[in-house]
Amino acid sequence: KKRTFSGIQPSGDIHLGNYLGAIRNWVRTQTEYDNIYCIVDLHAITLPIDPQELHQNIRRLAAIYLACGLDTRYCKLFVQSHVRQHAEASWILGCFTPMGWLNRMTQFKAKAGENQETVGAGIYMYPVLMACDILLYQTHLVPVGEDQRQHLELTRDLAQRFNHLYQQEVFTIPEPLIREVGARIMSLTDPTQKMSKTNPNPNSRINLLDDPKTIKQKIARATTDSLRLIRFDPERPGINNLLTIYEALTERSRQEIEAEFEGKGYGELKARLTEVVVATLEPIQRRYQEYMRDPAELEAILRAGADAVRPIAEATLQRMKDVIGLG
Ligand code: AQP
Repeated sequence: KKRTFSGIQPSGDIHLGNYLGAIRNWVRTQTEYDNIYCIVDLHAITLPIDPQELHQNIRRLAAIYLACGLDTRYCKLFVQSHVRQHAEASWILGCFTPMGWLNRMTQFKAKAGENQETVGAGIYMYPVLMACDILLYQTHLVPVGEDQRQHLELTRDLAQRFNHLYQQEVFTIPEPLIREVGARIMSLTDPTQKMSKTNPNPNSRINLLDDPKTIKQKIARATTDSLRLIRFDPERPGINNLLTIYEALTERSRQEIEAEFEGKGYGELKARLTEVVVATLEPIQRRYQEYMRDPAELEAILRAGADAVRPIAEATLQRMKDVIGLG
């Protein structure tokens, strides 16, 4: 079986973009592949985060993975910092990463913004750590949202460069697995930006744990336009985003959806979308509450996951060290 690897940062509330761009796709293909899914806590400390919050977010994210349908029969679930090989490999691979390549990463530029003098160096090294996450497991496929495409390209380039330098197949070259529908869900308040956990405006995203009333309010306030025509049209990012979410959740064709809303107003679209979002999240939230009631079980699952993947990571790290002449 081909191996998949992916992860989410426990840096805030998990939202519909994370679900549609990542978790839902992991669940759907879990029986086809040999899967490793990670809670990337070392990535979450690249920007300031309250220790209590980080600690709680890790447990919550584990419960969300399971509540969304990841099954430990098919997936190994673990916390990145429980497998020390990630940090060690990251130092080594960082020494082989041209700074020019990192300078081109758009996420770093967006996140560091004006603060390039004061922001922690971790945000700069973020793509190297991500490359190690993937490469340590000899991953074939990386199911992610569109925003991670550039980091995946860098991962491939780094792996090829390292293999070439030492004339050995130390790393498997991974491929991105980016689905067409749901790969890029936009912010509800500024639909030219992607929906993100760290956006300071809570109305910009629908969290998987939002209650129906909150979901209704957020969708009601979502930015639209004054054209009053319900069509998929990238030139009209607000309506396009609401329709894209509707498309991803109902799994109906664009033609059918446009026909459904022919002659109808934005109020109708927002009401239907609210129903569909609430209906999707209700069973996830119910299962989430069940998992959160049993922290010992969550811990056991994460410990078993880390124990299962550690030898794979160690084997790759050892190969890296051997070819370089370390150890
Ligand atoms: N808006 C999105 N649409 C589709 N997929 C998305 N992903 C994230 N946002 C969207 C996918 O979710 C996975 C985890 O990514 P992440 O932990 O980086 O999540 P985030 O919400 O993007 O987190 P942050 O902290 O706000 O960081 P930024 O905004 O800088 O990325 C990935 O597979 C990602 O593609």
